Amino acid sequence: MGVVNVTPDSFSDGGLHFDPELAAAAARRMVEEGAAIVDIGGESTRPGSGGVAVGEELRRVVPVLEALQGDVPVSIDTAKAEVARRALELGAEMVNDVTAFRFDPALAEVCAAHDAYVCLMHMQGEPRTMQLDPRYDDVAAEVAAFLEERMAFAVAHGVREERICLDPGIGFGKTVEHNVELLRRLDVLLALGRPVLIGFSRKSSLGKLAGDPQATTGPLGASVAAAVAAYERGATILRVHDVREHVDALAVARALA
Ligand code: HH2
Repeated sequence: MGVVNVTPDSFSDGGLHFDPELAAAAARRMVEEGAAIVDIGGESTRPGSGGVAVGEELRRVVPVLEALQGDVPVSIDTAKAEVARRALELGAEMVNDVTAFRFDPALAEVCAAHDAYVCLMHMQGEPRTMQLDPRYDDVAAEVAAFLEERMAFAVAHGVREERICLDPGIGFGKTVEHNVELLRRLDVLLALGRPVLIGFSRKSSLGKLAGDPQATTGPLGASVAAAVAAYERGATILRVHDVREHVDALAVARALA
C-alpha cells in the first residue's frame, strides 16, 4: 500500500503532494512501482495535529480521486462518512479509518452500502495528545481486544467480515517499546483471523531504534527492515511511502521464506 498524503503538514511527506496533479502522478508512479493499492489522505494524523473540517478534506482529496478515476486502486484514509462516501462514488475500493469507526459511527454504514474493503486501526487517545503518556498493561492483548470489538461493531453495521483488515496503529498512542512489542507479538493480532496491515514507514520510532533519541522520522533502511520483519511475522499489507524499495525487499523476503 503506497501512501499519498494530500496535506500541507503530514510528518512524512507534508506538502509534497498537496497539488492534486502531483498527488495523482505520485499515485500512478506507486502502482507502476508495484503497489497493489494507494492510500490517499487529506488529513494528517501526526502526533499533535488537530484535524481538518470536512469541507477542506473534500477539497483536498476529490480532485485527486477525479484525476485517478479508474486508473489506480485507491484506499481513502479518512474518519469521515461524507469523505468516504464521495471517495467510494469516485471509485475508491477501501476505507482506511485510523479511528476504527469511533469518530464517525455513520462511516460503517457507508462502507457497508458500498461493500468496501475496510481497515480498522487501533489508536490510544487522539492525535493531539496521544504521544504524551501512552500506557498499557499488555499492549498486544489490549490492542487485539479493541480491534475485536471494533470488528464486531463493523459487522453489526453491515460490513462483511471478509472485507476487514486490522492494524495495531504503530505510533498512535504508543512508545517505541509498545511498537516493538506489537510487532514481536503480531501472532496475538493474527489470531483474530483477519489480514493484518502495518504502517511503520518513516515513523519516528524507527529513527530512535536506529540510534537518534530525538528523531522525528525514520530513515528508509529502517522502514524497509520493519516492513520485512512485519511480513515475516505474518502481516500481509504494508503501508509505505517508498514503494519501489519495499517491493524489492519484500520480493526477496518472500523468495527466501
Ligand atoms: N499511519 C499514518 C496515517 N494513516 N493508517 C493506517 N491504517 N495505519 C497507519 O499506521 C497509519 C495510517 C501516519 O502516517 P502518514 O500518513 O505518513 O502521516 P500523516 O498522518 O501525518 O499524514
